[in-house]
Amino acid sequence: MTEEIEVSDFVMMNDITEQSMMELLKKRFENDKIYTLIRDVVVSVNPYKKLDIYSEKYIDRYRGKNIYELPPHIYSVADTAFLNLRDLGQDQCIIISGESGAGKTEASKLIMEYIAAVSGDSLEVDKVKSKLLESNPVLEAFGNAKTTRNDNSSRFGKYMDLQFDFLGNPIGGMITTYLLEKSRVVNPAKDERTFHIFYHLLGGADKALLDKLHLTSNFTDYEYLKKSNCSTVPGLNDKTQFDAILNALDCIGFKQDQKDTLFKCISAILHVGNIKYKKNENNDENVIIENPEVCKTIAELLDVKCEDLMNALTYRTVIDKNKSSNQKNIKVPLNLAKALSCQDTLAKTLYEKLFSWLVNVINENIFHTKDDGSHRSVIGVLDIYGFEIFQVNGFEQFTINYCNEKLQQLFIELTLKSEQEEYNNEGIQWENIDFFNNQIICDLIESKTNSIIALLNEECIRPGEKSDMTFLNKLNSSIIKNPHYDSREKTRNIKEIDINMFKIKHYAGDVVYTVDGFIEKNNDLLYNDISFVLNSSKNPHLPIMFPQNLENISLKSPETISTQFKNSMNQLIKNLTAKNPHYIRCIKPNNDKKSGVFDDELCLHQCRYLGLLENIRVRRAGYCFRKEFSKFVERFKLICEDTWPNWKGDPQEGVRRILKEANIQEEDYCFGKTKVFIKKPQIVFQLENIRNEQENKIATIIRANWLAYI
Ligand code: AOV
Ligand code: MG
Repeated sequence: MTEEIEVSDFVMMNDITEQSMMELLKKRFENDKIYTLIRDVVVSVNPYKKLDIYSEKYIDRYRGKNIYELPPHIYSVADTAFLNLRDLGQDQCIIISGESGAGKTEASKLIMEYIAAVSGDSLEVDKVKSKLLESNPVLEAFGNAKTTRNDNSSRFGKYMDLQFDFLGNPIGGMITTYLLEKSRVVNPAKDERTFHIFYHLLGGADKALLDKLHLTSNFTDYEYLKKSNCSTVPGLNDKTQFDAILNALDCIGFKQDQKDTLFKCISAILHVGNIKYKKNENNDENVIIENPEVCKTIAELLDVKCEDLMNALTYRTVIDKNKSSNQKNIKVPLNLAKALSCQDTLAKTLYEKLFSWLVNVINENIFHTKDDGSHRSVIGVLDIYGFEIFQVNGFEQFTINYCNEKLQQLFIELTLKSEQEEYNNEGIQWENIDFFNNQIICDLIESKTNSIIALLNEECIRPGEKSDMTFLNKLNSSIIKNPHYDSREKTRNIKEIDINMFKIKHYAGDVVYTVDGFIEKNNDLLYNDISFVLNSSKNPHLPIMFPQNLENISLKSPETISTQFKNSMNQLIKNLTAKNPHYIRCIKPNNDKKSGVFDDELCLHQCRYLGLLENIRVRRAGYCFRKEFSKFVERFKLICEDTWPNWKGDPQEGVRRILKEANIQEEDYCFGKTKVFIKKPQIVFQLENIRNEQENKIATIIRANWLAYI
């Protein structure tokens, strides 16, 4: 059957089937209604064109309105979160998910803009708001890049806390980032770009700045940029962007030397890519730098000694362990392969550390630390890199897709699993709705033992010869039976999986990963010599990026990248679970970044793996509101004479009297063991409205009495 496009909440559809869900979604999309609700979850389909629904007029319209009063909009989510925070003082979080290019980053910016527009507006607060908003273009310039899936793809995960005071005025913020895809700096794939900032700088800086940085505006002068054969992005003007970044940096509060450091490091990285090695005729095991003048430029930009830098790029210092009582350093020459890897590692690590430093400087400028008691609560906005499948998928895609599994798990936990468990625990009649629980895939990836991460770590610390292939062998011997794992060893003659690959059947689709680089990327070793050189820089910001930590030279192995990532993911989940969650589920309508095209199969696939139908079913059968009896009485006691000002009797009886007084029909609510459940959101508004009216009445009486008194 065909649904009317005016049905704006899937839960209200006449029949809840996959077909009617898809028909409704498509019809609405074709009429530029890109948002549809599942109760309070917003489903958003990327329109790939500018819609006139984000103007000031719209912001005003959604302000203070209930989510069901107006057509679905991302502003409603922002508004609900903001009002919950301001009026109830609860920490909120907004979790935006969907695959690469589905519209998460755009959604996160709309949310921030909306909150900025509706919250306080003193001069002081406005300054804070601008800083918070201006952090977006800066982070995007340094952390986003053009990929084949998205012209502005986030290559890092971002969680941002917006801090508010008692009155709901924004007073600061704090950004946490997750694993930047730094390999892109040295190895952007064909038709992709490395991070935007490189092109913004070359295409946007004036001659004086370029000269100071020893740069030309010609992209092909730089090996790292030349590789991917792609330097421009349709619709993106690098010059305009660069000007915007300069403005944003000023607005946030970057000092001149900090800005200089940013651009000098970016320039240094480009020059690092241009270093050329040649074999030493006299010694096979040693290389010579063919163009030392490039090193001179890099040394100047980074304010280090050129000789030290060249040494670090061609030699490695090892500690002679045999004479530990009297440790001796030995200089071992690097062969060509090692030197090339050292060169790329320098570029990648410098970029990674620069990015973290940049985030720190932003945080120093926006974080509200004043211990004046004004800080009250936060709204966290999560915008991560979406699930992705490329032609070649490596360690980076593995971590990105793992991150998406974790978020899907959180969604299941909060909206499908715990919801149904609660009905059962409360003794409410409930017919269980089945859903695919991706816990099994999370376990395959991250369990303490016998998971991909555990086995990768084991292989990384195992003494003896090891390689990406020995890691793959280990996977094959340990987890081959897992139904979500596949490899050539498991399914012979399978063409798509080569002998150096394995496949994970993710919740969002099958991805074949190439193991090349897994061991090295997981270990992420920076030759100590490089780290020493950068630490010795006269530029005071570099030693901050490269602290000389004793662990570096100790024999203890540092935490691997996958372990760090796993820990940060679990920390993130813990943090989100502690807040009141709001969900935005983004859908990508087609793979060609085209407006007006709704690829049925692609959309159905996403709706399926996002578990939308199950979500609709649970919400439809379930209750939109629940509260412990005593808390309910506390909130609504104003409504009924019996319960006002204090109800001393049985809390459940108090609830009954309040509902009776408010004329709520018995079929509209239901009592569990400890909580009252209300089915329709309209009933909750009705209660809130009566409560408000009562509150106003009482306030008027008090005022009148007071006036009479004085
Ligand atoms: P993503 O964040 O989900 O992908 P983006 O938010 O960057 O995706 O969206 C991709 C592109 O789609 C944007 O650059 C816009 O051109 C367009 N777009 C998205 N949302 C809207 C909207 N509401 N109105 C108009 N155009 C939109 V990734 O970061 O790759 O996972 O990792
Ligand atoms: Mg993004």
